[in-house]
Amino acid sequence: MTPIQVDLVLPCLNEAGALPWVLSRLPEGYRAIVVDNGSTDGSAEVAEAAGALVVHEERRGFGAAAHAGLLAATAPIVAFCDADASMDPAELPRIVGPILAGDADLVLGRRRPTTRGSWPLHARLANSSLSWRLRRITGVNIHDLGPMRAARRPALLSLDLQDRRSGYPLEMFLRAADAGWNIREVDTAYAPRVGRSKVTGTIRGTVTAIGDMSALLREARK
Ligand SMILES: Nc1nc2c(ncn2[C@@H]2O[C@H](COP(=O)(O)OP(=O)(O)O)[C@@H](O)[C@H]2O)c(=O)[nH]1
Ligand SMILES: [Mg+2]
Repeated sequence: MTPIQVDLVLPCLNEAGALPWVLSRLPEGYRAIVVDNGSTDGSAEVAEAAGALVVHEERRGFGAAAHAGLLAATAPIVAFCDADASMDPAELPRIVGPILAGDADLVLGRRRPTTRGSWPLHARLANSSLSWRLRRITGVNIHDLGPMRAARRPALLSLDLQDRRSGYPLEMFLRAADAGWNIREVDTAYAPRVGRSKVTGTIRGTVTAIGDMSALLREARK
């Protein structure tokens, strides 16, 4: 058996329809950590049946789930991905590659939509404007705050991330940039998700995400 080289954290809120495909796509040497946040659709059972390590996080929020996954991880490298089948874990070796090679400390998957329906227009526009601001603040040549990403586990832990909601991916990027990490982007395919969006596909999710991220950006500019 190949030793586990990468732990893949999959925050999960009612993704039973997507999990079987997502979990079937893990490369060899990768372990899935599904962090269930009180799903009511049997996601945890589906994940367990597919052989994933299931972690239960009581506190609601994307960041709470993502961070619980990071704390549960033991592999030298930790990757993150949505559990909604919008991104293919089979592409992870291209994200992890530059880290293994010592060419990057944090690699983000830049989402390239596979069809028109992959990415709602408002989310795409918000993301481009956010990326533009991030390039100005940090000098890092980023075009998408992509949710699929990877870094070394001890390094991620040292960032001491505090956000437990939608700002978590942004806080990770900002703290990494601040710490002088070498941050890179790699293109990844972005397909329409399976099931309903919890964040950018809903008005409430979008408003929460904008609020969480704006606070972090104000802090970063100080
Ligand atoms: N555990 C947990 N997972 C969440 C929460 N909100 C969203 N997710 C998961 O985080 C990932 C990203 O959410 P998603 O709905 O795909 O957001 P979008 O990509 O912006 O549409 C998915 O795997 C969701 O199931 C939450 O509050 N808790
Ligand atoms: Mg998604």
